[in-house]
Amino acid sequence: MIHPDRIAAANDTAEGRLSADYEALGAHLDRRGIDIAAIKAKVAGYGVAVPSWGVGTGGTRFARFPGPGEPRDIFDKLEDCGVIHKLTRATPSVSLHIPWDAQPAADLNSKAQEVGLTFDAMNSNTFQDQPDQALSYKFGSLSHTDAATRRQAIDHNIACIELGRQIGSKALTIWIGDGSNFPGQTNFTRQFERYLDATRTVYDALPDDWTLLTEHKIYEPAFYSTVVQDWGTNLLIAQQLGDKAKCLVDLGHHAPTVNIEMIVARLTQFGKLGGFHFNDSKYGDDDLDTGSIDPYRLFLVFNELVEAAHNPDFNPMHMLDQSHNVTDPIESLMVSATEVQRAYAQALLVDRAALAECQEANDALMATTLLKAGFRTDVEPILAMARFEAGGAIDPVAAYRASGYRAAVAAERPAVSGAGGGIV
Ligand SMILES: [Mn+2]
Repeated sequence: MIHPDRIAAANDTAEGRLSADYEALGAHLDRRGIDIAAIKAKVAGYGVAVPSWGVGTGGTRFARFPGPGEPRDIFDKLEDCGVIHKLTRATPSVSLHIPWDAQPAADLNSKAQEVGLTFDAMNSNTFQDQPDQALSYKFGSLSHTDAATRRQAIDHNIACIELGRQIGSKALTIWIGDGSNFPGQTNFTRQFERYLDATRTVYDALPDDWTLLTEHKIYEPAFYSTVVQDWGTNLLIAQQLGDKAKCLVDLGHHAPTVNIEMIVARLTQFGKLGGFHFNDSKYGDDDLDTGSIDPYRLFLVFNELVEAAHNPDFNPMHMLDQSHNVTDPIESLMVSATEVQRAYAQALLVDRAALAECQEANDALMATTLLKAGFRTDVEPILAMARFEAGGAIDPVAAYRASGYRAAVAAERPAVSGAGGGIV
């Protein structure tokens, strides 16, 4: 792990500049009637979960190019996640993927405590076959035509809940690869009925204070039809199952031109927005770093979240879900966590009373200008000051590179091929 002295040393050189920038931004925001300290407090209280599978190098259908010092197991992954949180102070929890991360609860809890993390939503995996598995998911899992295969997928999800209970998780996320590759291969209605029936059995096993998050995705690995392909189907599932069932929105799981922020607003309006998988995309489910392609879209999503924040029952879960093929995953996840915080801070700057007035008066130009005023503001001094005051690094990537962490773990961790880097 990275010693606090190293972070302090890295901060020493940047502290003077940060203070000056923060003061200047504070004066600027004050003229706009915004209290910078209040924004900073909200940013400091914000956290996004890191996916355990994100700290291994990802890959494509064509190849995977492993990096040095890749985590060998969940304990190495938690170590890396601990570094991300230590430097950014923005990622207090980790989302596990089962069975990739399946280990005794006591061991998971003690490692998490050691590195200063908690556990976020559990993710079940019925989109690939495991070595010890009796029945194959080649033709589906929760929607499979064979009842015994469906039951196997149900039992796996219930086992995820059971492990999650023991490590303090409060949610199960289900994403399935079920679908079809050819027109006529499946009956859409019967397949969805089987899915609903199986998922209801999982729902019934959920503790009262848990949330079942179902994640839609337009295509892949099934290329003709996918059972849970869009937010409409996802909403139907959440409505059919009950109050504990909500929809998870993965930003990369939509067609390129879809208005995701409006989906967020719709699901919010009807109490069915359960959480996010943040990432970015150019063409499909590219799993690129959050905010790297379209930061304005990320901002517009957060604009809807800030708009809804007055409701005390509104508390969607926030997770990153991306694949790092050409970067050091720790660096990408640190930058992405701060990009999520940035969008949040920018959305907090929007003058909502003035925006509502413009909307009522049909002043389209001024309404969109008010939004842009939030997006255009460089809030980096707020993010950096929040990190600095919480013991994190003013510049997380610079501090990480100076620490030599990657080289140190590369010496301890021999190269492995299948580290469980995934795309879901
Ligand atoms: Mn996802």
